[in-house]
Amino acid sequence: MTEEFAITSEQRRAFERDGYVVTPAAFAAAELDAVRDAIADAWAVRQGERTRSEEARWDRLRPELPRLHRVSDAAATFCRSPVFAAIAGAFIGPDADLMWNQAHVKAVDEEGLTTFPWHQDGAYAEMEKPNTLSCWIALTRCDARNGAMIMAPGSHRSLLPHRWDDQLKYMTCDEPADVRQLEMDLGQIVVFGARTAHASPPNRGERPRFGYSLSFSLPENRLLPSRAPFGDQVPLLRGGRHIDDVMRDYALGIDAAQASGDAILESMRRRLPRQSEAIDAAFAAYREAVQAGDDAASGRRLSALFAISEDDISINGDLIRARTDPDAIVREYAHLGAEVTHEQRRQLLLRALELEPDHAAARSALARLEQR
Ligand SMILES: O=C(O)CCC(=O)C(=O)O
Repeated sequence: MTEEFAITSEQRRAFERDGYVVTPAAFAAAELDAVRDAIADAWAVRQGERTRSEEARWDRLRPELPRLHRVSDAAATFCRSPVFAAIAGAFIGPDADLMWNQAHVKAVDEEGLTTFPWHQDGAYAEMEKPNTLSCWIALTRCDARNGAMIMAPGSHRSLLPHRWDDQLKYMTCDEPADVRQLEMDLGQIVVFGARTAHASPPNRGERPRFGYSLSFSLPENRLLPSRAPFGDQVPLLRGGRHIDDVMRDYALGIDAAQASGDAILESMRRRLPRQSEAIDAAFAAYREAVQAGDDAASGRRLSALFAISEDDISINGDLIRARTDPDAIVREYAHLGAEVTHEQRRQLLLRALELEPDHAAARSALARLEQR
């Protein structure tokens, strides 16, 4: 791990000017191998899960594999890397959380379906506290041929209108006038803001292209307009200190970490009311490992504590909680295929109502569904 990784003032200026910056390679080969293996495993599991032809096609070609910190200690450890703490500290501030992590794999593709059309991540989810950013890490070398990211410098100053691209199954905006194709070596990171437009061409290379995207924000970030808590809210920095240090001091009963540690556990209990016992048990196991001075077990148990979350349902290849636009949910609901169960339909509408409790179309669709 590159302990000395730091953001320079020049990189900060580039980020402010262009809305993105590409860092030098930031990780040891073993870290990258471990996380790429975790993604390959998750991809294999996904391909075994869904056999319906339309979903299976996307799972094979361009799977999006979210929330890997819940299934892989290697991914969870990677998400808490000091590299991301340095990035979040420079661009967000002394307190920051991991909101979301998702692998983007592109299989070798003749048809052009592994294209990501132009979009801004902020068009999917508008946040109450706007200083969110994404770190996209190249887990294979990326260039124009195998689907490297293309960025639009300066596009981060406003949110562009988006529409649904039904062929690529993605929200998209018009291509900005000034765009730059990136070339990234293994372990380089492109750090970009929620409004920075980006895209990527299909993978015309010889082997799959692996990228891993991590989003960070201020703690307790919420969606607009509902103000529903968003994302996994895995702590990364508190008071400018890396979370592993804060939690270790908290587990050892050191006064300076008491307030931060209490607040983190309280926030988890509030957000995950059905998981209180699991949170207490996972923290007790973590404290035991810290007190025993077992660093390896402490790291794994901290990952396990922060992996606790409510279960989620996936429909049409995406988790219910990843959906953030009630109008889009209602449109999607109107076109669900026969394989989607009654309970999945109900959960989809409940998600729309969680986001916007008075959403008239979602309310009436739910009333009709419940009469069936
Ligand atoms: O992996 C890619 O090529 C695109 C990923 C992307 O659009 C994102 O991380 O927001």
